Amino acid sequence: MTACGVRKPSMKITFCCTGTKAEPWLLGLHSALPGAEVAVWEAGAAAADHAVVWAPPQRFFDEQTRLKGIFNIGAGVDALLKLKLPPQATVVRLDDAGMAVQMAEYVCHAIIRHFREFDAYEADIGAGKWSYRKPLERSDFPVGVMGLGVLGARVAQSAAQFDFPVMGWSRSAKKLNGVRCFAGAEQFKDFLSETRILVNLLPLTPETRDIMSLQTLSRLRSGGYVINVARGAHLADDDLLALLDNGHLAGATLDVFRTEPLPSEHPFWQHPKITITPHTSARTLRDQSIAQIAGKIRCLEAGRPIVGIVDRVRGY
Ligand code: NDP
Ligand code: OXD
Repeated sequence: MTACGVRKPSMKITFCCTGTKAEPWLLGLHSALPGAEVAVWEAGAAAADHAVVWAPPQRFFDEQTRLKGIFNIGAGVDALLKLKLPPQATVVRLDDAGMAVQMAEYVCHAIIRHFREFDAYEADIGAGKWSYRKPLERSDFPVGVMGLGVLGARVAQSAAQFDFPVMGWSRSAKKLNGVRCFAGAEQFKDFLSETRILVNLLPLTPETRDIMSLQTLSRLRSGGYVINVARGAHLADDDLLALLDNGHLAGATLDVFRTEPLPSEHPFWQHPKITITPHTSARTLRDQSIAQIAGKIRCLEAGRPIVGIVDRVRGY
């Protein structure tokens, strides 16, 4: 009610997340924002105040022109920014919401599996062989993390906890405990040439598309290893295969692909030096995401600042 007794129209939230079961999200958003009307978007629906989205169709934004906030239920907004969005809307990405710890465990697992040669031990054990390998030097396996944002910073610091030499590269200069930080295009070559295990946690933007190519991956130290957990279009697939096949790279762990699901005929499926997972390194956790989004909707409505706003020009 307003002071003069007129019923205040309730806030409307529309939900349009392709491939996501809507019911639990609607219930969660409803209980986090009592009084708000929360509904799955249907063509022709009334204008909403805020949208919770993942891979919505262009038609959604063509109709929902009065949105104040667009909340992406992922950290990456590359697909969203390809659409024509209402200019006044604030675009907000998930800011950790439980993804950073998952990313750290996934990447550290991949690094350690490679460094401790667990695949080779597994093969030996499978062949009934009780064998030892000479311990490798951690200092020979410097880890370089591209992207030192919410996820990359956590991953870099987690790898440093295992005493690997860790470097990070970002657009703007950073200071992170235990991580040697490089920044900008001018320091990229130095960053690459000191790196042996390359981890990609960049957003996909016109500047970063195809960033892992023959030219850049050739700069890695010999016996390099690639861990791509950001987007498939960061990596030139054929260049990776060529460098694995000529022995410059020792292997790769890939969670993301140019086409997902990865087509059954793609050579990555069968390659002996490549481990693939189905875009699962850091999953969106519903309860934490709902709490974060609801909190931010309350802030936007109250005119308070929030973190995680996407800069549409920068592309992340
Ligand atoms: P952030 O926006 O927090 O961080 C992005 C980082 O990349 C920043 O450090 C930024 O630099 C840096 N960066 C951007 N452009 C450049 C450039 N041109 N040169 C050098 N550095 C650059 O993103 P998050 O950490 O939250 O997420 C990263 C990506 O991870 C997402 O965009 C998404 O694609 C992917 N992802 C994948 C998931 C999966 O399951 N596989 C799950 C979640 C996310 P600066 O700090 O200077 O701005
Ligand atoms: C994300 C993702 O961007 O799941 O959050 O890839």
